Amino acid sequence: MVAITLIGAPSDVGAARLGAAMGPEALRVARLEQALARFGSDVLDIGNLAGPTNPQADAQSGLRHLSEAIAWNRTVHRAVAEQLAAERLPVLLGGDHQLAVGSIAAVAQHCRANGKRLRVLWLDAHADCNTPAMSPSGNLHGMPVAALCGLEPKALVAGLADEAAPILEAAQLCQIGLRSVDDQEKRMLRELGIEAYDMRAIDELGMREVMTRALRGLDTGHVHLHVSFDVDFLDPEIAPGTGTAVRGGVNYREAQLCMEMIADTGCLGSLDVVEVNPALDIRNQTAELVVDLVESLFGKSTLVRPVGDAR
Ligand code: B3U
Ligand code: MN
Ligand code: MN
Repeated sequence: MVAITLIGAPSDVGAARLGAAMGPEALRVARLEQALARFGSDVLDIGNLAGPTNPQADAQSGLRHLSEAIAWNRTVHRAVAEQLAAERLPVLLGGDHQLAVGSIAAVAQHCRANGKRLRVLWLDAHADCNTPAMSPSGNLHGMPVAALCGLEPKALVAGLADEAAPILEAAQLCQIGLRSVDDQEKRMLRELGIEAYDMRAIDELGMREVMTRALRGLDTGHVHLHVSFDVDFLDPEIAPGTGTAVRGGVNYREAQLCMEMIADTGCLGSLDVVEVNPALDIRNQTAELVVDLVESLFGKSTLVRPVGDAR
């Protein structure tokens, strides 16, 4: 059993709409800590980090709220690094998805220092791979993958990593659930060579095969698996509480299987839960669903199955 730390990061400075800053509270109301207590040797909620509020400014040079996002990411980076150093599994409660820059920068450093191989699963309707020059909105939650892979906005990663090398190699990243990707982003994904499974792949192959492919190679050596879970991965019919919902997403059964197959690897080392927006939700159902899925991610199963049972 691992020790788990919940870290609230109430930021919506990178999002199109206000409200994701209330995500950590919505997840607490849905009793995330209590649900995880069954799977962690101890679960500690360190409360919310402090950071700037949303100034609701216009984009400047293709970016909205860059200085606020930098401040959030530095704070998140420090908090996640501290928990990893204490051998605890950090669960970042966002907040919007640009926070994954700080979180993954800390995880990547930790892996390098400890001789672990890092693999990142990006569960999302979007590729989040825009640069400021390409972005249709200037919103930073559409750019964390670009920043992590060494592209603009480079200011977002300044001071978080060795500036000569990108935080993430494209080969370490796998995206699942895509269904809203801007034209230039499509080209960028192809250029970077990011492994990506869109909803068509899930339709055609089924979630089981997609996850089998996405999780390939995790059984060899010391792998740290980081899951960056944008709740708009899920279909808006079951998860309406998010800022950029896109129809045709992952359904309940597919989402459960995805989480269970990740749990079976035994490699989960850190997690972001981002873009829960209770202002857009109905009776906190999105946060409640996320808690249900996170339980599966940490090993809740209906039956006791033999280890290695792939069914
Ligand atoms: N690709 C669009 C929309 C978007 C990306 N991520 C989210 N929305 N959540 C953009 O604005 O970059
Ligand atoms: Mn996202
Ligand atoms: Mn998204």
